[in-house]
Amino acid sequence: MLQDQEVHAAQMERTFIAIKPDGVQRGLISEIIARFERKGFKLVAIKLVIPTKSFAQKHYHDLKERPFFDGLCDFLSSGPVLAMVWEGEGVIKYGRKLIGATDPQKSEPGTIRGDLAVVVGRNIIHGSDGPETAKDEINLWFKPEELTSYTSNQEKPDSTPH
Ligand code: IDP
Ligand code: MG
Repeated sequence: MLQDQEVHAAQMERTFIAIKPDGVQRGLISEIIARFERKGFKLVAIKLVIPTKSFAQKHYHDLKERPFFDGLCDFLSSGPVLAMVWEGEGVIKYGRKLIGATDPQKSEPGTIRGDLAVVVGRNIIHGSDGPETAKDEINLWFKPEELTSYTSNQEKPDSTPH
């Protein structure tokens, strides 16, 4: 049987979410973070960075054969990106649901891209597409010591004297 701690570790699914330069510059940070918070996912890491072009190429290495690769990497490195790690049961798949389809013309209303974006080259947000990419992208963007691990105080008994 699994010990308590192992059970907890097994449930700690994490995904990499980034607000791209268009989302940051349009003032959509709070709107996007609110959707992940309200759903009940837990923020475990966050930072604002301007990636270099070679870093952007690493991030999007899977797409290097695509015709839009160069423009995409130029764009990602054109301004601040809000890099985040979110944690919670099913967060990888559900995070993609919150984000919506790659092409905002095909994203459902109610999703981030469906509500807030119009064209595929300016679709404001990135989210890992599976467990392997989530692990790789978290490791690419964050050092281990930048990732927090905590039990939220709602999950613990209130021990403050009152
Ligand atoms: P995803 O962001 O929904 O995972 P990917 O296929 O991984 O979509 O593509 C990464 C990013 O590349 C997209 O978010 C979008 O910004 C850009 N992109 C994808 N397809 C096209 C395209 O056909 N033209 C221009 N940009 C594209
Ligand atoms: Mg992708």
